Amino acid sequence: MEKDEYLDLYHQMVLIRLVEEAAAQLYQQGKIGGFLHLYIGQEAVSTGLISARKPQDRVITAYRDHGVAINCGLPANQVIAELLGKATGVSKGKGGSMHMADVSKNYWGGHAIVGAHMPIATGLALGDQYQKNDAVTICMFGDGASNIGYFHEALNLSKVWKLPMVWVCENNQYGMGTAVDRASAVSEIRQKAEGYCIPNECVDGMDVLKVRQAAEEAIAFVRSGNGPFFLEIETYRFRGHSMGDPERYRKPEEVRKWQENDPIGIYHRTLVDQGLASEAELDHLEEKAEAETAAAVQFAENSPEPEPEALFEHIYVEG
Ligand SMILES: Cc1ncc(C[n+]2csc(CCOP(=O)(O)OP(=O)(O)O)c2C)c(N)n1
Ligand SMILES: [Mg+2]
Repeated sequence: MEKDEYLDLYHQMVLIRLVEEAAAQLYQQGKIGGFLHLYIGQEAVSTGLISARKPQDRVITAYRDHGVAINCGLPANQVIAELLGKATGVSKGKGGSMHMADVSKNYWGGHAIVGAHMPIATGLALGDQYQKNDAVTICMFGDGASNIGYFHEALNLSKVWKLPMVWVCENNQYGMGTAVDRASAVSEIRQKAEGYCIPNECVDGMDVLKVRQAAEEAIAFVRSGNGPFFLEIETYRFRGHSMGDPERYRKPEEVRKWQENDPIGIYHRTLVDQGLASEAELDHLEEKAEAETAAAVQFAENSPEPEPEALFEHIYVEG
């Protein structure tokens, strides 16, 4: 990677962290309706993963989707405006936190129903295979989703049809308040891919460079016509499942232990220790991300609400 690319990964991770912290604040001020699932702690996963894709590769995820949107190149302005339900938002203020999508950036959302986007991902990949497009579909989902029927149907068909897709399980150790071991018969989720003969790998999700490397290899493998690949990425969410989670299901010591492994801190040290960036350069990127976040909040607050007529727009595709 060129130096610029190393720095860009750092900038993206810091920007996601700050946008999420701003979102938490806006939620507490009563400016965001519905649920809000933050990506804090998991930034290295989507940043490493999506940095390895080509523009024609599709990305689809569940509802913990703000960071993924930023990695796909959606401006922070539009992400925060969507959270506030403003007309300038990614989904024109009608999707909210869980339904951000921008097909022009090959970002296919943002889906609220656990596991339900997995057959959609399979369909995207089938379409690409049928049309002989040189595109790989990257489908992200949580550990909890691997207990859902859709997961098994989608994985099975992806292997039967040798579809060009990378399945990415973000194993953040919990599905809402349920620890993996309490809900899944196997605690290594990649074993479920094994059951469908899908090649797989487990990756340290707190290290953005390890995620990137694994993603590059997985995407190249799939692009060469070998059928699907499955990545299980070990990570942790530092905040509650959504806002207002009393977190009775895990001990503060456990959270602290993972927080000592903060993916941004780890990457910061790697960049400095390996002489890839100076402290001053990283300070500058942090300041840049802070200014972008503040400007995005202001942009969103000053943006208009959707007009009532917008209720009837963008529901169906014009025939
Ligand atoms: C089909 C369905 N069942 C239940 C829910 C409620 N629900 C929302 S998030 C969630 C947990 C999912 O956990 P996981 O897939 O690990 O994702 P994470 O929240 O950890 O990112 C559940 C059960 C839902 N949205 N959809
Ligand atoms: Mg989970």
